Amino acid sequence: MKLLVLLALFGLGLAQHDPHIKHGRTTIVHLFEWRWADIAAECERFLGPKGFGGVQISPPNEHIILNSPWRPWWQRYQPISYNLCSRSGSEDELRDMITRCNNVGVNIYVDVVINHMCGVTGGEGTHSSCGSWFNADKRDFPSVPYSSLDFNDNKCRTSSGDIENYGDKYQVRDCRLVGLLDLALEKDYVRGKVADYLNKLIDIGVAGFRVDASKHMWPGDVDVVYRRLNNLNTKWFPGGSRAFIFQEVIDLGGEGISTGEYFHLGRVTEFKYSAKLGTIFRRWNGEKLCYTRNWGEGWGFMPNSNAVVFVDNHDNQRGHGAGGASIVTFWDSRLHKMAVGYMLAHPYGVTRVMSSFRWNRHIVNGKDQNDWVGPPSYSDGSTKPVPVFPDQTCGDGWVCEHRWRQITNMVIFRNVVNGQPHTNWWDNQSNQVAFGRGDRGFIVFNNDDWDLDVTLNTGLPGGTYCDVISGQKEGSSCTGKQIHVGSDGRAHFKISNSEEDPFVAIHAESKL
Ligand code: AAO
Repeated sequence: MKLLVLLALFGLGLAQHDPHIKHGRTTIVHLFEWRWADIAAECERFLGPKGFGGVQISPPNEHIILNSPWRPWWQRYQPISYNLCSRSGSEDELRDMITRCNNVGVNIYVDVVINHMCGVTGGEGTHSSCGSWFNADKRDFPSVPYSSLDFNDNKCRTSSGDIENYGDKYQVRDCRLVGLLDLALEKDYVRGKVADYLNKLIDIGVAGFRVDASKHMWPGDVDVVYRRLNNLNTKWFPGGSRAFIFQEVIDLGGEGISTGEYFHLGRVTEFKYSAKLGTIFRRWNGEKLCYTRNWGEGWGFMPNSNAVVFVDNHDNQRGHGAGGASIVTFWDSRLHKMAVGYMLAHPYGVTRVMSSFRWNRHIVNGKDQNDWVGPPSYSDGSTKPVPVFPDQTCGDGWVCEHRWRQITNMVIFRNVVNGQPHTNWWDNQSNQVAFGRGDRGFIVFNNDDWDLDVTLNTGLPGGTYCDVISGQKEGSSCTGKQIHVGSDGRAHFKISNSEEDPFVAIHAESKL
């Protein structure tokens, strides 16, 4: 009996590690701050057809509206209630988007902010995205409702009431993260309100959650919440499917809390991956691409079955969170394409691609003064739609990295090689490396300051393949470089260090 219970518990835990991605797809894109109407259209016109597995959406619940600074992106990380109206749109628009994305096989993962409500300085009034009244001083959020009884003010042991020392796990979990009113998740009432919110989203049809600030919640508390979650909606998911849970825990080592405390609950963000990959592609600290031969667990990253990986996220692309200046973002587009290409070619982790908006960077002494700037907006603060041009690019400040040919094609590459082992490694003991994925795909990088000119064993069947970085296969022709693989699997590669994109990728479906 004991064994059965253990097995059931273990099974429940593992189930929350599965993103339930459909049709052999593999990758999630974070459409940061996009409106629901635009995400719905993007699922139908681009993400479904191009083989994206899912979208991480910005927090859909009611949030504070701030004027100083003016409508920062981070106002959405300050909940006022669990009503579903936000800067991205209304509840009806959210429901419509979830339905339309599910109908084309693209899952929706919701960024849920359940550790806290708004900041302690949030004031009193109806400056919230659905217009609900609240009073931060009095801890009064009648639209949930939460009252002063539902916060950790008495549990926190720092004089400021804020987290002062990340080495102390009690502070990190019982005190306020940057002044954000910390919910008492040990209370059954609070757990119930949070579970109701997540269940409402599950019933509408989402596939899972990115759980914000998981490090700041006790694993035992969130475990209770996760156990109360409904199974996914059987209109789109097999009966008995559990929500995919991936938890935001920043652990670069050396603090009181480690990612391992959350492994049994779901997947976890691997921030070391993002920080290291940036350092490698920038060739900082003596790092070289050839050292990534044992990339993944060999680098001290968490077990593959737990990891969600990314090159940059919405925080560290602008100096928030962790990783610092090494992070490679769209601002360094050439390096970014290579780093994302590397991530998508490599078997480790569940991969998430970032899709950003532009802002006017203004860096003074290493800090971006405009790190707060919100999405492209009209003068009334409402978010602008994402215009898409015939050449597939986006306008009005939306970057749409996921639409860059090199990145889209590597998302497809990852689907084509899914399940294949990491094979046929080659390196020049510097920054030129190549590896394959069984007999389904092969990729070659040149991040050195000289040309790459080498014949390699690709593991692919003989034939002519179209490079999906410099171009792509269109019908029976190729708009990019052609690579000839001999009957022995060997092919000659030449990549100048001055090319626009100094890497080449070929796969089973790019064979001409
Ligand atoms: C805003 C204002 C604040 C104001 C507050 C309340 O900026 O001045 O006090 O409102 O009025 C986002 C923004 C915040 C914003 C907040 C609410 O980033 O600026 O505050 O919305 O509007 C920690 C957490 C992590 C969190 C990250 C930003 O652990 O969970 O900070 N990320 C999520 C979201 C994020 C959001 C929130 C959480 C809140 O993704 O968008 O905040 O909902 C160390 C720790 C990390 C810690 C960082 C930063 O990291 O390990 O756990 O992250 O510090 O405090 C090296 C170290 C590395 C270290 C890093 C930075 O890299 O190796 O460990 O340095 O020191």
